[in-house]
Amino acid sequence: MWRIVSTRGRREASVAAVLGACLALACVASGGEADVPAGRGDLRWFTDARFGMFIHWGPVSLKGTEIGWSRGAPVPADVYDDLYRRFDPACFDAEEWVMTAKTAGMKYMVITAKHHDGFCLWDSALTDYDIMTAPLGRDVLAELSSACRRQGIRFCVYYSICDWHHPDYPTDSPGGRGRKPDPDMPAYVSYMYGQLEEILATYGPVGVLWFDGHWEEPWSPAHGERLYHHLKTIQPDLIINNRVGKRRSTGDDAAGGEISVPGDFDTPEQRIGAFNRDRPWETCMTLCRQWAWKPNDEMKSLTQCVQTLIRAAGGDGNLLLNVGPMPDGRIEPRQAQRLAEIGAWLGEYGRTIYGTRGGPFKPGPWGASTCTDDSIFLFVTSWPDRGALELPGLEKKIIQIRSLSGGEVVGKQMDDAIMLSLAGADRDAIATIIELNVDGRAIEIAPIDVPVQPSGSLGAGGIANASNVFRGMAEYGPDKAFDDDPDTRWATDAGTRSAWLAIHLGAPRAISRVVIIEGEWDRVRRYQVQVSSDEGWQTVAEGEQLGPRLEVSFDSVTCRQVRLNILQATEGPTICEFRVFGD
Ligand code: FHN
Repeated sequence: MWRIVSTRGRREASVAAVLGACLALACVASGGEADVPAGRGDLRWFTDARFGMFIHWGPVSLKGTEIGWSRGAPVPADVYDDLYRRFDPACFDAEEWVMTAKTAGMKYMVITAKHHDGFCLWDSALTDYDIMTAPLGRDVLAELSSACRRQGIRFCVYYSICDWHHPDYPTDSPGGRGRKPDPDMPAYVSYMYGQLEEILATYGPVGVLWFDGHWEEPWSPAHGERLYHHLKTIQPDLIINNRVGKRRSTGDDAAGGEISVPGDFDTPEQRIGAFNRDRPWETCMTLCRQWAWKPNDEMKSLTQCVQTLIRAAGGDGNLLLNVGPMPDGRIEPRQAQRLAEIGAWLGEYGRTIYGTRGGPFKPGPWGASTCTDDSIFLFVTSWPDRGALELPGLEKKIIQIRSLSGGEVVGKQMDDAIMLSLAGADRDAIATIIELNVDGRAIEIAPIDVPVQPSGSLGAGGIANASNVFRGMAEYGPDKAFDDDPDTRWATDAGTRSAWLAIHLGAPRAISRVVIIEGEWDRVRRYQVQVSSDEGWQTVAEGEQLGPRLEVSFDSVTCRQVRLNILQATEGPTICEFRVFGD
């Protein structure tokens, strides 16, 4: 249900009249042709897909340490290099991996065919350090590419330029800090070309060639330029990321400013890329903390996963979410379950993500938005503590507003603002999705920055203090809990089990309510809200778990300082916002 009050022409549109206008418009709404830059391969399927599966796998899963990086330390290189001799993942089932990706709503899959450790997951004619000489003795790329084709998702390949195992590649483990005794870079480049050619010839067409390991000195922008154009002659619609050169994010270039071939899309890692409609980009992120399999690794919540996808799509980018399969070849059941939960969300709201463009309202603490045709989809992840959500005005008229995630939205469009209200009980914990239909193509609306809406907290901008700060980093300082931005947070060192966070209000103030936003971190197990008094700290509220957002009221008390005293936490506590309100 919905109601719209338009004061643009000082008239109130009735439901019937608006509905009639909307139906009339619907039959003429033009298709939402996402303007995809021409000449960069077939990017349309990529930008429409929005969501893919990243897989980091190899014999190192037997150790549960990080692929590539653990070779040499903590796993001795000779031990690491011998792991393949006992790599026999009896449960490996390509069809099952692909089904898991599809169930998650993922439209493409990127597998580490060769990571920095040099081990090849396909039957390479150029080396015996490959899966065919392992007890498994099956061609993983062959089985995966076939399963992808059978089940209708794009097969893509990750290939590491640096190779700490190959004798001709100059650097060695640990982490590229070693040096090979007798390297031959031209010979290694020839080896690389041969392997990439056999991958494209044997398992192609490949959707994306996802290069990595590009940062080391032996690989130059000129190498990248030549390789990019060589591969495009073999498969013209192949999409190649920016790491074929020396880039990771827009604008990165080699040290010394040598211009690097940009590739077809940018690759921000473990963070959400900036809003950018001019150049495709894809955030790659781990579902857990490690790229490769790690027993009992910390796994992201459903809310964190979906909100990351929403923020990526809202920025006009993709999300490549990574799993590290187990040594027996299975994707860990709890990870598969998380992926299925994401898929269930996409099953309900996929049309707000797939085939959309980011914006027009740019992502921010409030949430994000996507658009297609005459629809704008708002994903509200943070409502004001009081009153309506205020967004900047739109250059097009809104002809319908409705919540896709439940409840009745009350919307008010003015020339310079849109006010949206929805009862608290109807707000969705992951994201409240509101569809605005406008009188025209939404993609034509210039992107809009959404300013942080002041919460009215008496602590905003005050003098903050804390008992501990993560590695002393300002990025995680106590002030981050008082900046009205739930995307920033105060954090503490790993292993911290108790801590306090305090704000100095300046002059004595009467307070009676606090809002504590812990988001998805869920680490606090016992807390007190305390105020300063002549007798020291006085507890005005206390409890156990905070939950994502806790609002606590208490009898009005006048004080100069307020603090959150965390008595018990499962891991280093971290608080996104600690807001303090008067009567
Ligand atoms: O070193 C690799 C790392 O292991 C992982 O493969 C990520 C995925 O993008 N890329 C490199 C780190 O930037």
